[in-house]
Amino acid sequence: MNALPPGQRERADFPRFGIDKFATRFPRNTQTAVLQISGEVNTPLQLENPLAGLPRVEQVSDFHCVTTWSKRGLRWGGVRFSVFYERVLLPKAQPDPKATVFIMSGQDGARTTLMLQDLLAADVMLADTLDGQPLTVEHGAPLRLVAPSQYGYKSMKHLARLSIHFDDAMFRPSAFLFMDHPRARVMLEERGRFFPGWFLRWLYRPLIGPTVRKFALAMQNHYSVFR
Ligand SMILES: Nc1nc2c(c(=O)[nH]1)N[C@H]1C(S)=C(S)[C@@H](COP(=O)(O)O)O[C@H]1N2
Ligand SMILES: [Mo]
Repeated sequence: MNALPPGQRERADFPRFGIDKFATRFPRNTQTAVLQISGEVNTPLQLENPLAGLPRVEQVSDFHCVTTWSKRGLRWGGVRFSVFYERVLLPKAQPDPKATVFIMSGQDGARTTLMLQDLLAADVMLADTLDGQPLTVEHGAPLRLVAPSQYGYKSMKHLARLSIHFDDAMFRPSAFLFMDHPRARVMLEERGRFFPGWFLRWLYRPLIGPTVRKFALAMQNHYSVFR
């Protein structure tokens, strides 16, 4: 098996995870994917079932959270982002060719950015299944991005909007700006801005246990009340 990237450690399970405040925020709509495309485009779009009619693929890839846990061998199903881009986004929305910064938002209010060049990598997907089953709320229902070469925080769950811009001046990060590197390439250990990767390893690692517990408990509480 391939070695894990620098500073990462394998986990047996695949926990629901994220920045603390999103533990208690849940997607409203977990059934039908609705994706908005906005920003520097000719025609803003609101797409219901954005993957409908596009060629589907399955891909097995490892997932690397910036806090240093990794889950190997996840089998995602969906559509390659590059295919969605070529067949839907480009012809229908007609983005300005110079606008290459994509601000992504989730239904829970989470935000991050990706550069178009990273979104078009062959392993980036708009995923709606995991292990052959529709995505659960834990893992991003009804639609999420999967960008295996980036740290997990770029793999936006409950994906609701792609807003396309010339730069990241409009971007308001989910938490502190230092936590969101514009590229977040795992192999280069681009964990965040301003601080080196080795420092953020040390800062984040103690947070894994409490965060996993907080996200799991919030999930239990939410769905025992509303189900
Ligand atoms: N909408 C949304 N997307 C998100 C997050 C979040 O809290 N909300 N957390 C990010 C982080 S930090 C990680 S590691 C992964 C976790 O994915 P999982 O919950 O499916 O394990 O989702 C990322 N995408
Ligand atoms: Mo993460």
